[in-house]
Amino acid sequence: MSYSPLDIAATGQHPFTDYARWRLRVSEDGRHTWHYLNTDEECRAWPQTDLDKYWLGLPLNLPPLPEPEDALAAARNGYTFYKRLQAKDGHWPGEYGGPMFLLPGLVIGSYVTGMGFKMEEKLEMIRYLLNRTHPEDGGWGIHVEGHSTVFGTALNYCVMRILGVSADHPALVKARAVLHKLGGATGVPAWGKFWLSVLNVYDWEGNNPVTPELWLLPNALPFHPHRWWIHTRTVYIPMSYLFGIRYKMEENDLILSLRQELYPENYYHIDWPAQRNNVCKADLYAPHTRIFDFLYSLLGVYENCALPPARRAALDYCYKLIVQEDENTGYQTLGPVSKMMNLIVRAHVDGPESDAYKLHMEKRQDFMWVCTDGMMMCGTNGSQLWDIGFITQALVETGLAHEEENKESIVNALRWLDQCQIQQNPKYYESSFRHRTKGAWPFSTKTQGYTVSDCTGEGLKAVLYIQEHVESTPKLVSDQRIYDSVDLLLGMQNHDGGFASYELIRGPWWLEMLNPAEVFGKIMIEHSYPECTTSVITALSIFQKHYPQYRPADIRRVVERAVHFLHKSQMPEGGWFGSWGICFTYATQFALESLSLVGETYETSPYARKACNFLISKQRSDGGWGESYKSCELTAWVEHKQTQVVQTCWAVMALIYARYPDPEPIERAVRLVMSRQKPDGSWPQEAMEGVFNKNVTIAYPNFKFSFTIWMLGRAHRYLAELKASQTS
Ligand code: LAN
Repeated sequence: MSYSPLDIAATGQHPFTDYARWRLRVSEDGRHTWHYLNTDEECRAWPQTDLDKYWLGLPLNLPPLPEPEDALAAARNGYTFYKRLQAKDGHWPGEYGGPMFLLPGLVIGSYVTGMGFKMEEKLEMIRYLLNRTHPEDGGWGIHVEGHSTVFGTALNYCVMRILGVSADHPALVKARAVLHKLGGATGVPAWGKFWLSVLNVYDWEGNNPVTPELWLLPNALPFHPHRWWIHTRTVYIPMSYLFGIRYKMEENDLILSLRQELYPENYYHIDWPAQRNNVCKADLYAPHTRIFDFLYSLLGVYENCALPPARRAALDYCYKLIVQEDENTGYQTLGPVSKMMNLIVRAHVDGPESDAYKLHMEKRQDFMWVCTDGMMMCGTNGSQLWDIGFITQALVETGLAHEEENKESIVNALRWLDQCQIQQNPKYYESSFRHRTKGAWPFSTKTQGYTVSDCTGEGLKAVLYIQEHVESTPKLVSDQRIYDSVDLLLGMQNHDGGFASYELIRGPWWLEMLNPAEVFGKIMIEHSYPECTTSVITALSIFQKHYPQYRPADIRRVVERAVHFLHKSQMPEGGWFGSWGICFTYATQFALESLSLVGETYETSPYARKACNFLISKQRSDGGWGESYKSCELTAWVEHKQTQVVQTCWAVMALIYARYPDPEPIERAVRLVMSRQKPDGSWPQEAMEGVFNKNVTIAYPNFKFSFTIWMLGRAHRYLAELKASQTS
């Protein structure tokens, strides 16, 4: 059964909320918050825009555009539509859903700290979870497209109950059956054990130790937590604090009842220490290594004799790091998981009257997004910079940026990019082990404020494209600020020549053998990624064209080493493995863009040729490409059931970068992408586009505009060039 606002409107009933009353507010630096208007008067004063309607799934009722005669006209129609979704401040908001373990953090964290939700938010969260149950069995997975797991089902079950859904509701009866069939909540993976313990429906004794004292070890040790991947350590800090004090909510009727509902066996008879390494098979992605289990047993012994002064010092240190993180990020923190854990720590230590409590409460809103199916918790506070980076480059490269009717839109985009660049290092910089931020662009907003290598690369490219190529745009980002960003990028190359996500690789490779999360792969240290590497070196090369005098030798050296990294990381079949998008299609597009920089194309380079042949071998009879997220899990190409428009665009972009000589596959792909375009210029949403930690998909719904427009415009020009060269 699907619960859609349209059905509700059609039947005249409003068991959930009236979607005509939701509005997206875009404030400050691209901050997104959804608001529900209770009166008709408020609605008249703040009318719903196309932007609101689009993301809510309400009809825009647009007239059909002229049928496109060629690929460029299709791109133009695409942008005629997409321009309507540009916010007044110049960026393109969007939903950022996919993971199914984030709403539990929001709801459990709020519940245990006494932070409420508005009724309409509660209703829409319930509707979201009802819509996201697995179509076959009624459980929840780790992400929206995944199979049911204990992690997804146990946690979201608790969410539904906290939000007020009765245990007898048919959806919960079904979910409980799935959970019990999977063995019950005892086999929930580590992060699930943590949330359930905080809620007081799992005994802390059933958790492997999350020892805060690790933070007191000398920084020089190769396994010190400051060397871990930034998301892992930022989650670990509040997690170790809450573990260290065995934080748990006071018992109440709901908690007593959940203890019965979540387990097929008697809660009070469970052998908790025996559950520490009990992880349901359906959940397990990255099993512990033997050495790790051994270390855990040592830490377990330590837990029994931990010295109170050491524990106190460790907790104080973690608390200090938490405060610094909160203040560095405007109480948003790096991501949604640490956000809710920091919030609990601050509520516990600082109390409900404190500013920290209030600011944390308010900033929960930045992650809460109303989509067609209800209200979700997003993967970050948005993907603002990432989305604006691609569409602006697409507009410049296709020539659409030069068309008179798009001028205002592109100048607004530049204004947004200008305000988004981070111009200082964080307030707490060395003391909170941060990488420098001066000159960087973040993934979402300036307030969140974290350097990401490829976001800086794409942000820099977008600025250069607009400032250097679009006539009569103001030069908002000064040379000095551009140099800051180049300096930052030049300092982010790893020893292997590649670029990682937020920082340099800080820890040794073997730290991956100590991954505690069980459901995520490759999360202990940074790694070099072909995608990040490409964004950085393309940005540097484009910069060099416009500023040939600035550090040319450094740039040349960095690009050479990066190309070498790309050569080395090509898979034997010819593609590159993608870690942040699905999967080989995504990364191969980036890698071929890099190779094209140094003149490596189909005709001139065995790497590029092999990659093109690989992609061509995956083209389907309908002209498109379709790769499943399973490729990321299995590190091997897995076909998707349906052809995917966005992946088709990536594959064609890759072929164009490599100057693939045969026009036929490109023409067929263009036809496929055009055939999927709706008369109003938009494309329907298809499968998830993104992924992280190998095992979780995440949506980039704006890609279906940026990459289609980009590919169609470029293909139009490339095909014309090919024809011209064949006839001459
Ligand atoms: C993201 C989103 C963007 C992504 C790219 C810029 C695409 C990438 O090239 C570099 C890594 C980065 C910044 C990235 C890292 C991990 C994130 C933040 C996410 C996939 C979005 C959500 C995810 C985060 C870890 C989710 C919370 C879950 C935890 C395991 C802490």
